[in-house]
Amino acid sequence: MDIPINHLEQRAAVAGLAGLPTKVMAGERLSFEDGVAMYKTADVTLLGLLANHVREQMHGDVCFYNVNTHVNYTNYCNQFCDFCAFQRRPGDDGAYCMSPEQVEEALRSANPEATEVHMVAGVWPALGYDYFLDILRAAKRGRPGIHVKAFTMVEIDEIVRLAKKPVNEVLDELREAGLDSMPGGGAEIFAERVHKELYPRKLSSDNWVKLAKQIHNHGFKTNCTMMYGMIETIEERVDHLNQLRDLQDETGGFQTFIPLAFHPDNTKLAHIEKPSATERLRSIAIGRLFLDNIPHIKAYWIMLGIEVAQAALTMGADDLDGTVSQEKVYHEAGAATPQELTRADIHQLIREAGRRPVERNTLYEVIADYSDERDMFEKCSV
Ligand code: V47
Repeated sequence: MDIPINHLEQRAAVAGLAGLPTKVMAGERLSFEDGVAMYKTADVTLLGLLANHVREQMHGDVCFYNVNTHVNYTNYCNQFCDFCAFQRRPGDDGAYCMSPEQVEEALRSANPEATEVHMVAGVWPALGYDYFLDILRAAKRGRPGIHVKAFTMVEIDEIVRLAKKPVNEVLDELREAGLDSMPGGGAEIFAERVHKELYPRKLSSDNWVKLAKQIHNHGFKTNCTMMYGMIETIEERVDHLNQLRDLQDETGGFQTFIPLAFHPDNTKLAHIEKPSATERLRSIAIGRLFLDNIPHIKAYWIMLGIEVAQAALTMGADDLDGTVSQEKVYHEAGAATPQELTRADIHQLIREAGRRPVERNTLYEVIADYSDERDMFEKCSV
């Protein structure tokens, strides 16, 4: 970074972040107290500047994206989380559950260029263990060779319970049926207080961490998330990040961190205001600075909004997620973003942010580097 460190430290002192630039430039691990100070400071652009420095050291000016599609196979759910607008009981207006044949068809008719399907849904024990093996096989029949990134820890926990078999055996059977990796999600905020108040039926945080560890040790990569903007305190957010960082030190199994801004529409928490653009950018920057051992920070445009996601590419994020299509969890909760972006839309967003578009697969292997290309279908004219 060109700005002299003493200039940054002067600015940091005013912002209540004294010593932070020096630590970041030296690649030192940030403390719990640093995390709290970063959430409290008014100088979000300083956080962005520092996070951008780290991001450029790790990934240069590359911005990753992938071509993917979503299948939310059912909205039946017995967890009744207060933050969720997606859940239904059978018979409710809009309730649905896809058969394996419908999952197969969804994959068959998905974007022919998609390399990944992201499959998450509600928790409904009556579906039975075989249903989950069947929908994995159906996905691979519908699109042979596609990477199936499916089931949050909460769903895996339920699948293991239904299988009545040891976790490792179930993981082998899921892999055999077509499971390739797992998404983030389901972690929400680990704090016991928030868990009890907003999602008391959900897998406990300790068990979330324990299961993620087993899954990583079994050779699966996963992502991780933090949902913020409900009733959690700053300290509870930092504790959440700390737990993810500790687990990553042990297993190295997380590929990407995705901060998920709470979307209140159509939920029991509709009275809460959704996090502002500044708070959404702050979460990206803090994610990059605090989680020094997680390779990627994802600006999930569906939930950040396209403009904020684009700004996030210069404040710590190196990944835009994908073209996406058929996403329901956020759209039910009021996300105003489109259902899908084309490859050309994504290239334009990335280039406008001064980054180089690189298409990746789910495991961050490069599929195509579009750095030097200006494809003629793009809207931006040069
Ligand atoms: O598990 C649900 C969260 C998750 C709301 O791994 C909400 O690449 C905010 O896991 N407001 C599902 N958040 C989404 C998810 C995800 C998304 C993008 C990429 C990846 C990845 C994973 O969304 C749920 C829950 O934690 N969620 N409702 C809401 N109203």
